[in-house]
Amino acid sequence: MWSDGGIKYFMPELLHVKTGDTVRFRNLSGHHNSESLEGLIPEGASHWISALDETYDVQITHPGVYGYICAPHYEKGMVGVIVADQDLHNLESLTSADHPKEAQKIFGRITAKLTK
Ligand SMILES: [Cu+2]
Repeated sequence: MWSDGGIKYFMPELLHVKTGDTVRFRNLSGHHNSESLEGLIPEGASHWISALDETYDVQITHPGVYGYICAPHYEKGMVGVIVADQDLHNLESLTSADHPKEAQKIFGRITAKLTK
């Protein structure tokens, strides 16, 4: 398989935090960003969008599930999930939204992890 050497996923793809925590996104390789997806974060939480390759801090303010993507690689399934306070009240939003196929697969895999 060919690779351009770029890592195209978030590590870890699923992160548990507490409200008040700050999550730092760092780019290790290639060109990426981090942005929350509309409708995939708890009500009242702020949307975020980082610049490409930027080290970016997100403050987690509300309990619940946060779905986010790398905009350039959303199609390739570069997505991730943060769960604050083990609160899964809006978990369904991850898989009920209309995602590109690869992204849907990753959100499905993470949802399965959280519900088993
Ligand atoms: Cu990316």
